[in-house]
Amino acid sequence: MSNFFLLLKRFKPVHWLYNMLHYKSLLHNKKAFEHYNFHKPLFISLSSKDFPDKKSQAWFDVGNSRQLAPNEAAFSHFSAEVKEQIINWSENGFMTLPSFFDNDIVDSINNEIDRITSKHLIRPAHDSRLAFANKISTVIKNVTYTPQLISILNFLLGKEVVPFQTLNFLKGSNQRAHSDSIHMTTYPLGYLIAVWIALEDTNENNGPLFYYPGSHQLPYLLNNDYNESSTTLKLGISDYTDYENAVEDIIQKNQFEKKVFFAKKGDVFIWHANLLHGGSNITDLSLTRKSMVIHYYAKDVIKYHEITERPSLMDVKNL
Ligand SMILES: O=C(O)CCC(=O)C(=O)O
Repeated sequence: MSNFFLLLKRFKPVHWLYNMLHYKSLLHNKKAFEHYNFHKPLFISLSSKDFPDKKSQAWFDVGNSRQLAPNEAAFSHFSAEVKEQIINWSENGFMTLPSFFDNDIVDSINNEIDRITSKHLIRPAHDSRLAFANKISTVIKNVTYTPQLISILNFLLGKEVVPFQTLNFLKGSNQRAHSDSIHMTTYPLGYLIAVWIALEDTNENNGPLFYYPGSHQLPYLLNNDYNESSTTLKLGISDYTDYENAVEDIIQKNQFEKKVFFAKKGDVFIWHANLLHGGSNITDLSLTRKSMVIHYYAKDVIKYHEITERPSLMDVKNL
């Protein structure tokens, strides 16, 4: 993107105009604005500065899944392996579901991505990342609504979830540690959840996913914590590298143990809104690392992007 466009994107009125042109895709926030007494137009910029508290209100953050989960009737429907991981959710902030998707489903996703890339239906970002394939592929959209997955996510958040986006990676992401809550943010906090699907095996050379167990319990790192210069009309001057450096400092101070998820095709990894994670360095650049992330929001909360202070644009039916 040219410097001119990057500069333009820092001016909030440009976002307002764009949002007004996509007004229908902001209606998902209408009820939540009313519910949380947030009296601003739907198209206007919003950030954590607009909200009274900076703590998650998700039930497994406020209380402990170990005590809360077994009291719920819905808990009895999960397998023993899933139950065990739900119980540990408050402590760990992640869950793994080995062999969750069978080869046929994974192959159908890979075929769709081959079709989308060969026809150039989505322009890859950062070379090898395709966003929002769920909007143009029924196969991929259907995967985001897999009933057994949705029932786990609904239970973990204590609210009904709705897919916001898919991200398909052809290669490892090489992304430094971050929390998704800086990118996709909710009010109240804690109502985003991510699902990572291995579309092929990962290993030490193709940039496997890494994460820091327990790091979701840290205070949420939000704009004001590293980027204080945002005004009514302009975004702050710090850039994403400043955010990543701040995260790295926090990891070092807290001495979190880094874990790597070596996945087999079809495995699933679910992470909490605030779990620090990223993609390991790719040591063999010839290797692919096909994977798909699905980010879900709880349906009835305010959904926005802290980093750019934009409300999320999404078409949600039946709100
Ligand atoms: O798949 C990866 O390497 C990281 C993905 C990620 O960090 C994300 O989608 O938030």
